[in-house]
Amino acid sequence: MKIHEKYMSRCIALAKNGLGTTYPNPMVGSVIVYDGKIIGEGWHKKAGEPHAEVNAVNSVQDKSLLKKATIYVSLEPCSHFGKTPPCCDLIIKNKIPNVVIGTVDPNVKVAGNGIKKLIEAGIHVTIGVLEDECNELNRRFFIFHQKKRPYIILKWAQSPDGFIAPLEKSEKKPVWITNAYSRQLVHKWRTEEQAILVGTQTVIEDNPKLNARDWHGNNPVRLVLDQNNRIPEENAVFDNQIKTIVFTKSTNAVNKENTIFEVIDFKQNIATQIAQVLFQHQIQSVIIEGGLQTLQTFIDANLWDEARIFIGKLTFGNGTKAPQISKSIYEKNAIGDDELIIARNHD
Ligand code: AOF
Ligand code: ZN
Repeated sequence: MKIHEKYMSRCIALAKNGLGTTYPNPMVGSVIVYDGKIIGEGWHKKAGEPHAEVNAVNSVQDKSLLKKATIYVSLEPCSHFGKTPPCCDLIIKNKIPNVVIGTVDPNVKVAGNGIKKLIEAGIHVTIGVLEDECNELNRRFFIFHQKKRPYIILKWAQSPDGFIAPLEKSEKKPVWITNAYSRQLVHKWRTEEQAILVGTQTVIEDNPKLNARDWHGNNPVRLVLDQNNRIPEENAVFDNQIKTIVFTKSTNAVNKENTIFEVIDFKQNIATQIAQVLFQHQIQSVIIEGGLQTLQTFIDANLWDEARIFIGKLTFGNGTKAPQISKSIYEKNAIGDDELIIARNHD
């Protein structure tokens, strides 16, 4: 492996420590190398806290070596005053002569200005090392800034014969298609995304908590559709434990703590409207866990980036048909005796 790639892959590995905790900021990792050795490392942990480069510089014991070192960063160092000061200024102040960057920051506040500032200061800048991997790392952040909408993940479970529910539900209880490993994996996924969305029917019938109780990490913001304010007040989504955003036709008179009502026009394309509202709320990613109608709405609007489909063991013979997508398979995996298929919707 080439030298630059070796250190950049370390940056990516460090960055991944921030998965689920950096929103609305990207995951960024940085290493500082002198004389063929890593002398400092850092990653961005949380919005408002120091950026990766700051943590990397702070971790270097002998700061005099910085003048002869190379700093690797998975994302272009920032040039703006946000919640923290510009990383470019830190690099310039410490006279680090070489900067190696994975990919350019799509945030309009930076977008090449960081690179420009470094070059103008006489620093040798290398751009695009493991660029694809760095873009993949922050695919949510890139979609958010480039398309002005969150990264959208569809998730459902289906029977091997293609149904998401049997014809008759017994005692109105949800029928579990997947095994315990898959269910835990779903909770892990919930900690990785900023929001989780389900439709009215799912909320009323299943009364789901929509939290990540089977994994450690942050709970996503709960998003529910409730056109006619039919969700009862005692429903779990109104337990005040986690922020909930309700998409409705008209604002509910009842004021609920930790709940925001967003009025949308249900006669228009609701997927587009939800995506717009979520952009305004700075929500960078959403996992849509059903039901069928909600998933179908986003599929019909071609407003999705990833579909994660579990195929369980139980055949139903008849029932509610699972959604159909015509995209190529990105990944196939076995989760215990369940099958997991991941498709990507690149256009
Ligand atoms: C970097 N290194 O580790 C990160 C960067 O509000 P602030 O100050 O935290 O700035 C957030 C923006 O800075 C974010 O939108 C992105 O453009 C960039 N993130 N930049 O040099 C980092 N996390
Ligand atoms: Zn920065």
